[in-house]
Amino acid sequence: MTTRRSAAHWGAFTAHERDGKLVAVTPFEHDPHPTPLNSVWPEMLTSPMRVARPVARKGWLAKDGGAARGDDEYVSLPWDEALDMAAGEISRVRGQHGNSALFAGSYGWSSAGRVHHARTLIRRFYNSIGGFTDQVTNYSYGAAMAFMPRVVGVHNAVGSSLTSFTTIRDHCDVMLAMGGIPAKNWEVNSGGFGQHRYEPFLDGITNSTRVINVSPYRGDIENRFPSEWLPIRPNTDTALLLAIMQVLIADGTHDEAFLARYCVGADRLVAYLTGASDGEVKSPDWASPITGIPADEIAALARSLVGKRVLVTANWSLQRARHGEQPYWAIIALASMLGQVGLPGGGFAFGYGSSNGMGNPRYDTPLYGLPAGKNATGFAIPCARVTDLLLNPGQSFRFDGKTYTYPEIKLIHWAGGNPFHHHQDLNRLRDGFRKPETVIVNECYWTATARHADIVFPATTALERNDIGGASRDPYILAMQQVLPPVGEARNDYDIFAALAERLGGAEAFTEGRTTDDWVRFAWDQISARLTRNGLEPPDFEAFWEKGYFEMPDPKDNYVMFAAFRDDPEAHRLPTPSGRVELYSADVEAMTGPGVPGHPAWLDPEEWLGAPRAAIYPIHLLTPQPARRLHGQMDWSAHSREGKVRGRELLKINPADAAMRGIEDGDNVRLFNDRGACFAVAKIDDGLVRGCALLPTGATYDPDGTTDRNSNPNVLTRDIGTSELGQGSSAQSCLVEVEKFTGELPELRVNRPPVQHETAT
Ligand SMILES: Nc1nc2c(c(=O)[nH]1)N[C@H]1C(S)=C(S)[C@@H](COP(=O)(O)OP(=O)(O)OC[C@H]3O[C@@H](n4cnc5c(=O)[nH]c(N)nc54)[C@H](O)[C@@H]3O)O[C@H]1N2
Ligand SMILES: Nc1nc2c(c(=O)[nH]1)N[C@H]1C(S)=C(S)[C@@H](COP(=O)(O)OP(=O)(O)OC[C@H]3O[C@@H](n4cnc5c(=O)[nH]c(N)nc54)[C@H](O)[C@@H]3O)O[C@H]1N2
Ligand SMILES: [Mo]
Repeated sequence: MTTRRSAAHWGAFTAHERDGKLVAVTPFEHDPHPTPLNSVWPEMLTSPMRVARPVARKGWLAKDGGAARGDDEYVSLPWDEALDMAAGEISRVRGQHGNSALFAGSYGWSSAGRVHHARTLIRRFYNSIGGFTDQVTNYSYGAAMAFMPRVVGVHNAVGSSLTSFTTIRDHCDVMLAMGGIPAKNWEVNSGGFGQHRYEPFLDGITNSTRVINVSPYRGDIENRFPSEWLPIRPNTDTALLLAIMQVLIADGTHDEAFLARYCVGADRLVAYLTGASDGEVKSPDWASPITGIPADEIAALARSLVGKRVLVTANWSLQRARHGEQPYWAIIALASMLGQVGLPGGGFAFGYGSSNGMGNPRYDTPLYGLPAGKNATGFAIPCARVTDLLLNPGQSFRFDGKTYTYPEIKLIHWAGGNPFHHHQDLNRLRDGFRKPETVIVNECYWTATARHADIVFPATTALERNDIGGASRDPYILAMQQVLPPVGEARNDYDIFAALAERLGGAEAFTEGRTTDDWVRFAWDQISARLTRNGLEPPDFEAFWEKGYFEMPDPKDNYVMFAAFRDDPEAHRLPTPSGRVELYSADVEAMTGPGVPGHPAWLDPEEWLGAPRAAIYPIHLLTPQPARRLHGQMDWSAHSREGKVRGRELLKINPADAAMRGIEDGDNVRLFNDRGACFAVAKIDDGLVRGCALLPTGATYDPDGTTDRNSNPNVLTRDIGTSELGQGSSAQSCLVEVEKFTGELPELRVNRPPVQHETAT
């Protein structure tokens, strides 16, 4: 038995190999709470769902114009022929239509390990041959990325450096957690990491702090941790927060001195809260029918915050909704009205519920990935506007205060992402994917995206190559040691792109003369230099590789966001136009879209329980992250399948909503709206608010017309930007109807690879 160390986005592990087979995976010895997600590897490394060889789509070889994409058979090709074909297409499109007709933003999580990060490598490759149409921002918090810098000057208040756990434990009286702090999301962190820290985080906080889970779903904080549940209708948090502020203003218990010294625009917000600006008082009576929370509970909650150390938080899903900026802005405003910003364990923060390590001390663990290089086209779309780009060439769109025009895309190339997992309104995306002349995908598995490609290159997984993994909020830099030779004919993305670059004149720029193992050593040199600059004594590469990890010293920090600003707002002005927290922002007013005011406001989320559309589609469907996998990855594994019934995901639904529809626990159900339909199995759960149901993402899209034979909620979600400012994903604004399904569930086709022929004839 030989052991090697490796890591996934869900944690580090040791792989045990015998006679060329991966026989077991055991957790990293320093992980206090390892995840069962790593159990997938022995099964999935050599699964029949791996893409084994380079292939081309039959219809594409016969020049069908793309109509059968997603519904076709494949022909195996020798590597050189497949590379020649792909390079030929890239070269032809580049020559005929220019580099911006090449779309290769390739949004997606790829694998852990920074040297072989597929999404970086594909962008580096296209930059080496003259550029391409790229994607910017992310699906996780796209609305916040554009919006936070305008009102608090930085966007890392949503991603990286949050007020540390220790200061919450030691100082916070009340944590108002919008969307809770779900345990499942702490299973993962991009890049790989050594320690799952959910247990100590919640244990520590809930023992000393009143934690309120404000959410449509009670399970957003597990009931083994003492907390209160305040059920709320989805997408209505802004109304609740406004009403809390209105009570503070009416009672005169808001912190006027804080607002005057640290904020601008409080007067405009106050005029809105009191109704002076629009004739409507944002009182608890006003918010109650919107949120579904009794008015006296809202008033009591507001009064219970006064004089306390309060931390108002939200997870990322709140802003993945139409007008997703508003709940975040309202949280910033409430924390300011309570005078809490910059105090230990107080203020606001976003993302404690959203991935592992949030609230950890600031390790600032150095990592190194290859530079992506510079894009000569200079053009990128906000990532969630992908279908608009494909369907609407020549159309203009607004983003982050500017106007742009979509180019016409002739070739798509994806590596390390799964748009047929991640995008909203998949049937519309399918129309978009059928337009270009050629679609190329590098994949390890036969995902729905690979099945929509004309050329598929089989890519190695992290276990088939050497790499270095880690995450800045985790103390471990991880050696990722190749466990097995590449499975089938798989090649590293790096080698695929190097071969394409060779054919297209970008080889030198892409490789800089290095092999992947040269890059791994180079990466360690860069990491090691940074460690040395920080006063540490890193081992040489051999010693690091032999030991398998480097552990950062504990910084013992008690980081508090905006503490320096609170200390001295003149010396530490925020990088906003006013230098302060903007409760009114002329930029946001001008950039968000027509009719949107420049302060936090209740804006109709369009698809929610108070919408006219709810008369036809009365269930608000939430589509959170799945507990038993990362997104669509490893959906075929036993661990993922064990969470399903009859091969379908569970739809959590409130008992009254189920009873009205004659649905019993364990029944097959069909979810539908005017965009599509899919299947699930009902799981009756009294921890959901009335009118709200929950279906996790990640089941592999298996289209039959606009119906998904499987349980992918993205056939139902709406494909519209959060607003013109951030153009993020608004997946959480979605209305559906649910019915008991008495017919026979359709057979799933995506659980076996597509038909592959040896030759085209
Ligand atoms: N309805 C709804 N939709 C959502 C969300 C939601 O809340 N609701 N959340 C959104 C969010 S926040 C996100 S981040 C996205 C996630 O969307 P994605 O990041 O696109 O999802 P993944 O399934 O992680 O896709 C990564 C793909 O890369 C492949 N891969 C892994 N390693 C390699 C490699 O080394 N080389 C190559 N070539 N391929 C590799 C994997 O097999 C997998 O298919 O989903 C979004 N979609
Ligand atoms: N196991 C696992 N963990 C993951 C991932 C995964 O795929 N699997 N994906 C990772 C990624 S890429 C990301 S971006 C993060 C995402 O992290 P988040 O965005 O924080 O997580 P979600 O699971 O989408 O949503 C969490 C909860 O928010 C609640 N919620 C939804 N809408 C509303 C609302 O309008 N108001 C309120 N108050 N609550 C609401 C829902 O009840 C839901 O259960 O998770 C990461 N963690
Ligand atoms: Mo995400």
